[in-house]
Amino acid sequence: MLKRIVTIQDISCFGKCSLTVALPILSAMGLETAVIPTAVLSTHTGGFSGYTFRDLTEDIPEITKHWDSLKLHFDGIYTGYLGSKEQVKIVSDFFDTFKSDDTTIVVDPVLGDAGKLYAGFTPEFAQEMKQLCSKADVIAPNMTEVSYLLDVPYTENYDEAYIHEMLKHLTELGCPVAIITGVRYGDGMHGAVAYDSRTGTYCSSFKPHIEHPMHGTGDVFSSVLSGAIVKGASLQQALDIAVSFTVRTIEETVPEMDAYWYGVSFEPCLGKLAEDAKKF
Ligand code: PXL
Repeated sequence: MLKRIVTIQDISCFGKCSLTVALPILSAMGLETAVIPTAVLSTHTGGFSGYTFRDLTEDIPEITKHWDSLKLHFDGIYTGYLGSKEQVKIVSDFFDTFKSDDTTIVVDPVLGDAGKLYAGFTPEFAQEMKQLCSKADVIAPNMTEVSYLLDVPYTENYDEAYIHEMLKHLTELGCPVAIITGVRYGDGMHGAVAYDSRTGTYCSSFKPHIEHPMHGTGDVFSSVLSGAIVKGASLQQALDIAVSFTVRTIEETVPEMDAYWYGVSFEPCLGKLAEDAKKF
């Protein structure tokens, strides 16, 4: 039986992020992937102007009701970019309906990057996201999101002890496992660090830093991470495959950066991902 995951996030019709990244990645990894689009945007909000935004919040309870009547079961639920406080609450209700003993919930609390909230997000929205994190099994914020989730100042100067402390505080929000993405200790490496509060253990995965910021890499990372965890990978294996795939997509994009400023060329890397994911 294929594992079944549902991913809940927007569709940015052009720009390669959220659902247009999550769906192909999760399918390539061999998961049956259902989607709930939370909004339809003509493009993502990072670098484009004049984009359209159609909010689909009121469809979500209807979809939930229908799926509940079908008695659908999900091995995984993975949420990304959500468009409003109300939507976060509705997604939280979705968790209550579909979480069973063997369902793993991964929340990527998408709020911002490089110390700033994404366009349209407010600190109050970030507060609501805390509630959603409390219901997750795994959360995967970047350092900007850590600062909003924990009400600490954003910093790019930190050491391992600081990251470990933040990870502990993140699990105190109520989720057993926390992962911080985009971690750089100033040694030329870039990666992710995880803490499992049930065992009190940390693990991490790092690769040499590539000096080109690219849009959508967080969604690429979280999609692979979610797929691996739901397929039964250990936390270390999930970090390793998510970090190496993300780096591969960045390497693939670097030679054509000017053309692909809006999102990474993950497509040529899907074949190897499909092979690698077979081991879980
Ligand atoms: O990659 C996160 C993301 C998802 N969805 C939309 C976005 C962004 C980041 O900018 O704008 C619509």
